[in-house]
Amino acid sequence: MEDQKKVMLSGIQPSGELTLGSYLGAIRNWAERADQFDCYYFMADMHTITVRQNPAELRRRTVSQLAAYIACGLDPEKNTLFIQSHVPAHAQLGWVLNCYTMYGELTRMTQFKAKSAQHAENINAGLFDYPVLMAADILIYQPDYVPVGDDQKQHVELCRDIAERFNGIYGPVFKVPEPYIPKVGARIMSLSSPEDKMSKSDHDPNGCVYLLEDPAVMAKKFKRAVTDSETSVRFDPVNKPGISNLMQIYACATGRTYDEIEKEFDGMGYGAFKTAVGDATIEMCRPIREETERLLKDKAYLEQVYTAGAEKASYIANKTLRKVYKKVGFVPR
Ligand code: ATP
Ligand code: LTN
Repeated sequence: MEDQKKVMLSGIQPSGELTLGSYLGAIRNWAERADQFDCYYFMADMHTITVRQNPAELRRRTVSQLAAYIACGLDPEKNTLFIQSHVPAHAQLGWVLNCYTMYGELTRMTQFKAKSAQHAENINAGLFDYPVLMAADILIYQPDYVPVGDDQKQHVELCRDIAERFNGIYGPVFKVPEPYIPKVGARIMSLSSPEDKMSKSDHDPNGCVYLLEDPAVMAKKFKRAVTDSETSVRFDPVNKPGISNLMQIYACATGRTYDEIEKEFDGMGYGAFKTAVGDATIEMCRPIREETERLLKDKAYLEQVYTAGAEKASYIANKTLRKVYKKVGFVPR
């Protein structure tokens, strides 16, 4: 029965084009689990303004991200797909949770440290407070699981701490969710500097593969991928980060194990391996790109999806918000 299904929730900031990392670390996992769970996926537009955005671009990317979600296999009939800023309860709960989150906890967040170094001229309060809004995004839907890549684990753990602290004072208001991190694909590294995570805000365009990118450009990036001075295709992330990263991508794209991949490319050079990884990735992304392009031609449909999504999400979110307001002592309206 619908009511007994476990709940899954996640979001991605439309702060740039979706990357192969966000697909393999997060979205693919969402789509694979869509039938087993009651799912909520959103475009985290409110999070993106912690860094300066071009408003027209942000609007375009938010809708394009929705089209990509659907193209990746998230059926809007089975999943609640919405835009974060359309559900004001996230920000409302965020304020309350601010008062149950410690300054010291937020200073320990590695993403805050990295982003404040990256944007030294604009270390705004929102950037610092980002994980609290993320905790509100999550807790307001009472999910069991939050499917994210490895880099977001610390934020989900903070969210659990905030939920436990709140529950400790007021009784069991929030479900305490688990991060849901894939075994392979949780941390895709940059193709040009394989010791760094592949990221859409990477300054080196060759390091990051975009999900909807032109296949010729994608192929070129894989051909240029940084490897090492050996010749054997072998999984060893410490000594061979570039090759191990390519193996991870190939494993995700083909479903093969590392052992199988080592055997397949035994005695062949890196050139053939890089081409094979590029080809497999291009084939994995092709249907997603084509479907996204098709969906983007139907703006009315996309608008209908995000409107219905916001309505359903608001209903659930407001229920939790009312409970929280009551617990902390606000007078009901
Ligand atoms: P930014 O560069 O703006 O920080 P990003 O490229 O790191 O963005 P996000 O939008 O922060 O990507 O991430 C979206 C989702 O994809 C999150 O769940 C995140 O954990 C996951 N993810 C992002 N990059 C990777 C990666 N390289 N490998 C695996 N998962 C990733
Ligand atoms: N912080 C995440 C995006 C995000 C999110 C969330 C993920 C915002 N709210 C709630 C899971 C659940 C990121 O940068 N990838």
